[in-house]
Amino acid sequence: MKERIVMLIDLDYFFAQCEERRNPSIKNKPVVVCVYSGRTEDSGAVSTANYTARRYGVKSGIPILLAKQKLKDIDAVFLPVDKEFYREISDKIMEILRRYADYFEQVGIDEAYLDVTQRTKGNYHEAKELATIIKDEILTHQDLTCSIGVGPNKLIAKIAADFQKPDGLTLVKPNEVVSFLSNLPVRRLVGVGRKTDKKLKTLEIRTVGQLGNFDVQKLIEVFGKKLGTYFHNASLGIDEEPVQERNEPESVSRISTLKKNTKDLAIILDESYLLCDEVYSVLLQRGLIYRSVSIIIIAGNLRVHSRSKTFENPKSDLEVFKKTVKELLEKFLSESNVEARRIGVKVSNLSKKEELQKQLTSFFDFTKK
Ligand code: TTP
Ligand code: MG
Repeated sequence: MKERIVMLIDLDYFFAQCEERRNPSIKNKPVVVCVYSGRTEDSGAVSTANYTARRYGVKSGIPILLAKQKLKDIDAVFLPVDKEFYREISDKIMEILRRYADYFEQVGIDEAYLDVTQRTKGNYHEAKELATIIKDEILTHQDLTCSIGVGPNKLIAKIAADFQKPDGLTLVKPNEVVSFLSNLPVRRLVGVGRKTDKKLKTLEIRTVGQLGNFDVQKLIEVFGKKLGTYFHNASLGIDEEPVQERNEPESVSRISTLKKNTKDLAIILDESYLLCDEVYSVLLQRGLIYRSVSIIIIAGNLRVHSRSKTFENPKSDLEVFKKTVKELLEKFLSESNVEARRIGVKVSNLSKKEELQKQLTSFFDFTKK
């Protein structure tokens, strides 16, 4: 593959920054965005926090109660997540970013990869100018800051974006890759979680440089062929993953005709559950999770009725899918007098389950070629 220039743009403390934008008066205070579980007043976890709150040790994932302890006697702001609001802002920013890319790939609500090889003619000086223009445009038009990493591939761009935050811009040219990586802790590599980190420590591997110098055969013995090879290549900054638009389906659905027209919940449910199983197996195959569940009822007179439910956060299990279908059907049948002729189930608002899994799998597909 010829040399590329790839950028990763990651919006800074995204949910909390959206809240600051909505209400600038909280800007200088610690801002903590929370997912309240609703069990007791303060049960739940921190979704994210602004950098002022992070100075007190508040970060994504910790219990809200713990965050409150850390910010005891401090004038801090605790807010519930408002995903719809963040999604709206995210959509607008992604539209801006897309315009600056030869190839564009959104990877989460606040992150996107841009392949800018052609428009920068492979020149890092131009890439830096482009990154500055992008930062300015997001700030001017959407009032948000972001951090950008620029490098020869996605792996390096991602680590570079994390290197300096918030409002950072880090360029790593091809001849700087090895020295840039060498002193970083292995945790910085995508795919190295707490467990792997521990395992690597027992092998005396703490930095990416040490990982790169470690015998690849031994890595394979410990982690298996896939992961061992991936770690070895990653530690040398090798990554051939293309930046590519996600072509996830809008929705997955199945529909079937009942043996006879009926409004009997039990009969309709039996059939619906079979359809749920089929839809779910497609989701599993493609590694997708869903936020919306719908039922479709085609009446004897061929009129089409549908009902949906959308969750705030993506769901991955079959039980929730079936339970939602049941609730929707129960409600529909109790409220209407329709005899069903055909019945369908659908999931939509789909997203990828595991970013890493995909990266790893396609990486190994590539190495096999
Ligand atoms: P991140 O980009 O990981 O975090 P961030 O944008 O808050 O902070 P940073 O400046 O370090 O980029 O995640 C994007 C959003 O996703 C974040 O604003 C809130 C949400 N999120 C969670 O809800 N739970 C989590 O554990 C994480 C990591 C993020
Ligand atoms: Mg972010």
